[in-house]
Amino acid sequence: MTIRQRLAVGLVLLSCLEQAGVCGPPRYTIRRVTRSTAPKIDGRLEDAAWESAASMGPFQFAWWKQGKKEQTDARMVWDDQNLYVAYRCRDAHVWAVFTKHDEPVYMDDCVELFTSPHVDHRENYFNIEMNVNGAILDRHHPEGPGKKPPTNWNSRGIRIATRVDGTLNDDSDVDRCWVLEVAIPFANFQAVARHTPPRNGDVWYLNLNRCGGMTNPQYSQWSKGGTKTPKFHVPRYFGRVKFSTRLVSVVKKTTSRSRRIFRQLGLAASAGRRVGVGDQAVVSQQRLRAGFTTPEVAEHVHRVSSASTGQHRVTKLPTGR
Ligand SMILES: [Ca+2]
Ligand SMILES: [Ca+2]
Ligand SMILES: [Ca+2]
Repeated sequence: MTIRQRLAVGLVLLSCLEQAGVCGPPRYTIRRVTRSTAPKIDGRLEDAAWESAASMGPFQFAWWKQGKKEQTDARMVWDDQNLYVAYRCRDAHVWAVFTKHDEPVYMDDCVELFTSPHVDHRENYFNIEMNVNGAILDRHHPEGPGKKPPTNWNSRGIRIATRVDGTLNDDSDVDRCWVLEVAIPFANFQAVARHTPPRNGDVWYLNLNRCGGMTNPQYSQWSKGGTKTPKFHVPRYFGRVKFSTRLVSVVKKTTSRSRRIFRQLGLAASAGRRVGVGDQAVVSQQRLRAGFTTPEVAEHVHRVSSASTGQHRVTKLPTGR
């Protein structure tokens, strides 16, 4: 076999491996949530959807030189209205001063979502950058990187909630992490995407980034950039996400929580207490909001109550959402 033939075989093999997801840009399948299991945008990631969604995997530090690599755990789910993203950012020094739209939030501790929502138009991309204060900088680049956007595109309806485990804007101590939870309406991508909401199997190019902060700022990304100097605006280095209409398996993965609720219900029932409306000691609104639907909780309460005393029945429960 000549060198040329060997090269050709190598390229074909590489292409096959990339298509199989063995090498090349990272891939992630975004599972769907229902109205009752969609995460609540409150800066807390205890939603059953987040616990059940797969992590996108460790972020890459393509341009690391020194300092601590602080990891990010990101997850995504979707429904007909929104793409939901959860970022949990390890961070010893959480810093954010900008609060207004389109301010340079990337100088603060910041997470970003870059996406080309039409697989045949990879250079036509959006960037949405969000800091710890929940401030947004957003742009649409229809003609690709390096070209000045023709209009100052503004996203609509994005909901963000953040939470800091530590002290904001005090780098004299050591913080633990910060969390950003966001719902991005698909309507924002309607002019470019093939379908909004996406259809089963639709693929978008997408990257998640992290940067900024006053102490130990680092650049990290879900899909590793290949440029010599830090550059996030390079769609050819974006990863691939695929939308699946398969539901996040919320109930299956919350069995330990389910067991905890059952135990409390059992205790209440065996103590001869009626389990019903307003019984916050037994099933708080918070637990309902953890992802169980009202019928699911009602069924569990009924089962435990009946098993324990045979006389306690549930007629109505507080609404979860
Ligand atoms: Ca939440
Ligand atoms: Ca920081
Ligand atoms: Ca601090």
